[in-house]
Amino acid sequence: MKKRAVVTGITGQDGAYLAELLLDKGYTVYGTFRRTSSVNFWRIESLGIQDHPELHLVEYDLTDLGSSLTLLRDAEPDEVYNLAAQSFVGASFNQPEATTHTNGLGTLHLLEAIRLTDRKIKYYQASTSEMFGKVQAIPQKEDTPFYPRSPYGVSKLFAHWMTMNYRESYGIFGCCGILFNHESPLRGREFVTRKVTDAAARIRSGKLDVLLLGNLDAKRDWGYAKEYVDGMWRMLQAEKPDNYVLATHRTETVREFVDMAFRAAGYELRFEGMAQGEVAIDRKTGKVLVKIDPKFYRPAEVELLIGDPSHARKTLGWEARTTLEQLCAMMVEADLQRISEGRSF
Ligand code: NDP
Ligand code: GDR
Repeated sequence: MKKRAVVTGITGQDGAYLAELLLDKGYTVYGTFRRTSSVNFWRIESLGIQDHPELHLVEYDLTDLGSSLTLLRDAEPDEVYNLAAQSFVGASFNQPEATTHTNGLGTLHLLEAIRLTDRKIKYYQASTSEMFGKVQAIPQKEDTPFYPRSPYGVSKLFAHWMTMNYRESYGIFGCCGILFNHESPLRGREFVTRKVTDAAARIRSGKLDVLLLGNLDAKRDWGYAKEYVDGMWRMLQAEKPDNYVLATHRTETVREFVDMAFRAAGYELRFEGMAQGEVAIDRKTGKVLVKIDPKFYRPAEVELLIGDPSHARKTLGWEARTTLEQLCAMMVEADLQRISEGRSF
């Protein structure tokens, strides 16, 4: 019998990669998308899976309980991967309630749907390193105390504890993947890595003069998304449900990533000035290519993230393999290629 999986948020970065992985493994996949005024299937199209016979695209909204009940009744899944979310931390400060509704109550809807329809369904919850926020230990692991710093982080912490509560109360096989930042050429362009690689490629192609950024001092543990979705799948194949950190155990500043990306696009940058007056200058021409715009600063910042993935390595045999240099070069190359072909996606 083919295994059946629901992937919420198939139009997002992780949803697209996970659907590809599950289809490759022979699953039947029910991938959910939201009704919007314009379709948003560019990621599954770029992976070439949109017409796969075992992929069913289902209209769905996390904020609607009935929608979750219908989804599980119709798909009868063995596994549910809840990847759908308002996932942009910056936007969560402007839309705290909508973010909480989707990420917090939306998760509860799915858990309730599992409790009410079939408690044997295995459930993956997309938890996040943002829950560590103002970090209480370095590096961060599964039992590091949480201290979220954004409405996004708080909403995800609610979902994290709800998943654990349903595991303990009803015996539901619920796993929380505490994933650190993971990126790829399919990353949304509002997130800093893709914003930088897209801009470096556009500057190289003469389509942009200067890139505006916020806090360059923030440090992140960045890995490759394709490897992280494999970790999600491994969690649901384990003997017991548990929480796992997926990370690379390396941290770099946003400034370092900017430097790396522009190098991959053929520039050598010199950083000058301090704080919000800092600029990055092309050493060859003396042109300013990067400036700070205070509007990209957040009301509260997560300064430093670095994860300890040893539990996932020991229990799941999972390890991040792609280096940040390789990931960054892959993203810049994909953006240069896309621009040279005149494609927007
Ligand atoms: P994306 O922002 O790329 O994708 C989010 C998906 O959720 C999209 O398909 C989006 O649909 C969908 N969605 C948003 N709101 C709703 C809603 N109300 N109902 C149904 N679907 C909705 O995120 P990623 O793929 O990067 O991340 C996947 C998950 O992992 C998210 O939960 C994120 O918070 C979490 N996470 C991500 C990390 C990362 O570094 N990428 C790290 C840790 C956790 P639409 O296309 O219509 O907007
Ligand atoms: P993050 O990712 O908030 O870590 O959340 P993002 O790429 O948005 O920010 C990373 C860091 O870069 C700083 N920064 C900027 N960020 C953006 N987006 N735009 C800018 O111009 C800019 N300048 C500096 C930010 O302040 C921040 O410190 C991501 C999301 O995928 C979440 O869903 C996920 O849970 C976490 O990663 C782990």
